[in-house]
Amino acid sequence: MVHERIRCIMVDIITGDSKLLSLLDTYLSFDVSNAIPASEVIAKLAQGIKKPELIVPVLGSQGMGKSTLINAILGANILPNDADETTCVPVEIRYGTREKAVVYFQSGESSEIELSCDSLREFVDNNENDGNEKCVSHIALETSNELLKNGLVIVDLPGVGSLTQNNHETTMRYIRQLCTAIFVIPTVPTIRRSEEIFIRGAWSSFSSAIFVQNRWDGETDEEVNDSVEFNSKVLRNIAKNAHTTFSGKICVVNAYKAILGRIHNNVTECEESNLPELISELENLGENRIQTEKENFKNKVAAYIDTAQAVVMQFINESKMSEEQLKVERIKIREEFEAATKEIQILVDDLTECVHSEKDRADIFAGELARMAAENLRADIRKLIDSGVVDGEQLTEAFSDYQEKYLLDAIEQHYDFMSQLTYELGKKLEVLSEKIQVERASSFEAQKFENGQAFKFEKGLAVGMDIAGVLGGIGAFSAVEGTIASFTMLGSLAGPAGMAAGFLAGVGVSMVVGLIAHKTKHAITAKRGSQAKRAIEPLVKEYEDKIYTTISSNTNSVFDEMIDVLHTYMDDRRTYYESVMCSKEQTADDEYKCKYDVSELNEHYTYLESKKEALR
Ligand SMILES: Nc1nc2c(ncn2[C@@H]2O[C@H](COP(=O)(O)OP(=O)(O)OP(=O)(O)O)[C@@H](O)[C@H]2O)c(=O)[nH]1
Ligand SMILES: [Mg+2]
Repeated sequence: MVHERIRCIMVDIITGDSKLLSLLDTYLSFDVSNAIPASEVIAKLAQGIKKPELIVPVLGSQGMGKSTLINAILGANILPNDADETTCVPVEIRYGTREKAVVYFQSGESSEIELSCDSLREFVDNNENDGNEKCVSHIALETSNELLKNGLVIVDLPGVGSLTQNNHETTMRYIRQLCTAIFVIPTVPTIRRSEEIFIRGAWSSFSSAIFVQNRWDGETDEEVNDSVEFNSKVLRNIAKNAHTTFSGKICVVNAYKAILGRIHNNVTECEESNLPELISELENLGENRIQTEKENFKNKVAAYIDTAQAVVMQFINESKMSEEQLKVERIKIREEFEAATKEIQILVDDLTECVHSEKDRADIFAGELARMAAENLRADIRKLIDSGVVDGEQLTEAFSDYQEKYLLDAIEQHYDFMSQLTYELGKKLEVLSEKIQVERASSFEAQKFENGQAFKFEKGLAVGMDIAGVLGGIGAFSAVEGTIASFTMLGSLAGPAGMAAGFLAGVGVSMVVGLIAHKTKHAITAKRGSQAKRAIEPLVKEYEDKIYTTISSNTNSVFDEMIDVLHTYMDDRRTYYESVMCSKEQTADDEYKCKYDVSELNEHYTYLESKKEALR
């Protein structure tokens, strides 16, 4: 492929420039106390560009036709699909020259199985692996499909809001760190309220999304057009509320027709299914990803060069000073950094306190929401009992419906609450972020520190990865924006709140189904009105408790993670100050002295500058 070759030239030039890499390693080693050599990070990034992976999960309610759609995309009947709950573990499908399927277990063990629908069924199909009782972590398939050649990994997942809580949670965990997704939405009936809430939550954690309406054979053109119109309106509305953009496009695909077309090698049937449109969207996604990775590589190398040049410049300046002047200068830098740290500490303390109090407020609000939902449920059901409905199926069904209604109300209100809170915290965060940027621009020492944070992040330190996880989506697109990671970390603190809401929306949807399933099993069988009223009390209580614990435990963990990010940042600043600026001062003195070969320093500066120019 031509563009594949072009895309590697710039990367090859950089990774093959041993002088550049050694200059970066040398100069950066003076400053970034605990980072791995720049050359190693660059090599890792280069590898990522040559073999990039873009993980695209397929999301949607249970039975929406996700597995069928993926089979159509692959042009092969590989994934088990069935009318009742089927997919119960994530199945990743990537490119490979040898067809294979490997089952990975939560224990860390793995075993290769035959790549066929029948052998996959044993682990993938909920009927044979109920609620994933076989403890599979995921399944990795490799197949030689052209579409997957540029690193696209399509993932089949259990339905959102599936009957089995465990299957639902598997999906929510899986999508936490991804940046894009395919949402499969229904034609008839159109997007339901619970789906709307899920999409609203999940969408804000993705930087892009493709919407596919799976068209069933019996559906008429008119039905399809009407539902596309309605669904688009719903999506536009969600996008507006979730502060994201909707391209306005819904891709209508008839997966069944596409599969038949592919099996029969019938081009017309294939075209009519509209599958080619979806495939071309997926190809674009892969290409965009490579472009973004390339930009990121360029930005990262440029940031390394910037820091190295700043070090060279510092040496050049220092070489012009007397030892006495040098000492004064060092003290000044130290004092500046210390003073800025104090100022930032005040902002961070304020923010931390704010997060703590919001955490308390959110907890109280969760209690109120739960109480309100329970009260409404109780009132409605009592009204029904008073009107003469006392026991049996009718009461049980109404009980389930009311539970769903008020739970969805609670989730929606919680979502709005979190959105508002995200906005307010975001404003405070901006002040902090600006302060850090101003400091970085004006102080050499601060620049070294902030870049150090970024390089540390690249190193994939546990904490860096945790933060990436917290922010959601950062794992892919946002991590490669070329911004200094510490800004990204702090600057995106707004992320977790949005994520939490999204996560909760999913949890809520599953709770609805869980509660309904549970209640259907335990029909209310009291014979008299007063008995029936008493009989529902423990159920109403359980309902209230469940809403409260789910919302508050999820929200708490998000706030705790935010606080952690802030603490880690300040801890790093202090460590930097103590270990790099104070204790290493003596050795640095000696090292600086042997670096003062001005003509060599000038030559290095010019060389670095020429490389930066070449990157543009
Ligand atoms: N008639 C018709 N049936 C379809 C179509 N797409 C899917 N189905 C059927 O719908 C049922 C559910 O499809 P799946 O692909 O298993 O749905 P899913 O979203 O993967 O379901 P889970 O894995 O349980 O969440 C299966 O019985 C499919 O055969 C279609 O385009 N037309
Ligand atoms: Mg499925």
